[in-house]
Amino acid sequence: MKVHFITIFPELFGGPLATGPIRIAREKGLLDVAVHDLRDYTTDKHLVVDDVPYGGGQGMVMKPEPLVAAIEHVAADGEPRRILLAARGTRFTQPKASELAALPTLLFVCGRYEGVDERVAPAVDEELSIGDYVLSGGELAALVVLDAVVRLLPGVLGNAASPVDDSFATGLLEGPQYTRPAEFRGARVPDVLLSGDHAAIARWRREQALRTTLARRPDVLETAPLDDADLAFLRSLGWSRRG
Ligand code: JDQ
Repeated sequence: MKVHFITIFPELFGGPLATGPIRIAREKGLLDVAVHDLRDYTTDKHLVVDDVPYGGGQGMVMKPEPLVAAIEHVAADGEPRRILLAARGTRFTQPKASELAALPTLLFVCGRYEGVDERVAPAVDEELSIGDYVLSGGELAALVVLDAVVRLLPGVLGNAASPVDDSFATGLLEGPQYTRPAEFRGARVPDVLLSGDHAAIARWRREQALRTTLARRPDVLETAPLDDADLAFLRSLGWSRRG
């Protein structure tokens, strides 16, 4: 997969792109990234990328000419899915991560200031938001999206850490996890995890995931794939669908 970023802060990408699974994916040749400095696409002496908003108001708006020039230049390489990060965008979710992970080329357009001129919108395919809070720009949101996508690329994670068991990939929140020691400040690891009974461990983990999801995100249970044993367990906790 080839991933492009357009930004006025290329230096912000150094650490995240050189760390963890993103770094591993790059080293394995599964991911190629290119960070493009928006100022390279300005044509004036002072490399101006922003201007005052028409109609007045506080702050600055990103000018359309450098952004659209950069998008058109980068899009000549591999017809990327062109994604503008925006607080008003559609919510980025795990199914969207799967959709993007299947594409050969992505382009993340990262705005700053109070956002981008509306005439940039026709030059992108979609606008994505990573959540209902206001960031200072699109860069961190784009890196969040890339992080979620790279985990899904075949060969990036070890086979033992298959993304199939991740929270949301199962449709449920994750239950509790434990490592050594078996007792920490008086809190014991549940006996079932030390039992060696793999069927009992799998069932216990599933029930803990159901319990956590019911307590924290009951809305998620309405659409999660649930079998008869799941439904019986949830009913024993007082849950019923659409209740
Ligand atoms: C930009 C800003 C005030 C925008 C400029 C570009 N999920 C999510 N939250 N915030 C963003 C995405 C986001 C994305 C791109 C951005 C915020 N800003 C700052 C400030 C109004 C609108």
